[in-house]
Amino acid sequence: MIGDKKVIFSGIQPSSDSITLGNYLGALKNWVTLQDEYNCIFSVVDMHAITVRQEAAQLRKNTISLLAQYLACGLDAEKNIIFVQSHVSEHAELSWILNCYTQMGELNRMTQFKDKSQKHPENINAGLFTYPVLMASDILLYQADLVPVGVDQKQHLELTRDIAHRFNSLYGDVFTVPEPYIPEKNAGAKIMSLQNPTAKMSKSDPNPNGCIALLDKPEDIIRKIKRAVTDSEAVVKYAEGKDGVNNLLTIYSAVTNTSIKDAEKEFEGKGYGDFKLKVGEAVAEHLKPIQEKYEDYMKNKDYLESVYKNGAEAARRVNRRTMAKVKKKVGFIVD
Ligand code: AQP
Repeated sequence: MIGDKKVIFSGIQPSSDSITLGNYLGALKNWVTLQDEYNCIFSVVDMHAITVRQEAAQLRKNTISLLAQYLACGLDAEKNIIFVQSHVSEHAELSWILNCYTQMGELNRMTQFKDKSQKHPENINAGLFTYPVLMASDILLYQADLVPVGVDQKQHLELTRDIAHRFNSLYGDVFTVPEPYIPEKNAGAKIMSLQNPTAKMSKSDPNPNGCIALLDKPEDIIRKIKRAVTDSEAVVKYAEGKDGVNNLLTIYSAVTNTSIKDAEKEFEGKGYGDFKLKVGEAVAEHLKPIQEKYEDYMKNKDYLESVYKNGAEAARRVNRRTMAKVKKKVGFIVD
């Protein structure tokens, strides 16, 4: 790690063959702006992904694909530590230890657990329940100062802070207590499903029309946005009760780098048909160069392998001291 730059940790699950526009606008796009100013550690968090049943061969493909998506979006493997979570076994080790410092009641309150249990009633496994402890381990293992998460992950970060405080109050200053990183302007906003704009856009949405994938073809992006649920008012403005329009305005402003106010002005007097077409085209245009770079990276599997191998080594180098300290504090014989 370089100098006294602050440390940032974040990750995305390879739970689909493409991340969504939500993952991109809420997370990845902002990470790219951080890589010069901070010591950034970005992981493809495959261990989180198996809290929901995955097909093994597909998970391997998705993991490589997500790594290529990270790079295509502009993450630089020279500037950041980029690795696959399951390659660095300390994540699982610390997670076990921190499980013993986390209360059932705390985990019971997590809304993501409630949501995902409802979505997968046939597989409410213990991993899904303790997912936030693994996330806490990911962050605390690297003494991260800041965690750039979308609004949807704030509750988990709060729990991470509580666990760190608890551990520190027992054993002294072992962990840096991380802060949420709040991006400027409306970056990091929560992107909602196009078909149900009160629910967040998710990779695992069973309705393909609700979600735009980073790797969707331009014609599919435009078609999905044309079909997005709006309202009957036919006025393009950001207002309470206009969830669908608000979502499209948020998307438009993020991909064109304009403010919501300017976007409202641009569409004054225009109908939803025109508005949606413009949003669709703007998204497709924004994603085009990313998709091209993605194809190039995917053709170079050797390079991708070198990125994740070097990344795992670098991650281990950084987490070694913390892991040894934790083991010593809890009473393990450190070899
Ligand atoms: N809709 C969203 N809007 C803004 N940010 C979002 N993020 C996810 N969805 C949105 C941000 O993406 C990062 C990584 O998410 P993840 O893949 O680790 O887990 P997730 O939040 O569970 O994402 P998905 O797409 O909903 O995945 P599935 O369907 O597999 O559960 C986080 O920083 C998150 O804030």
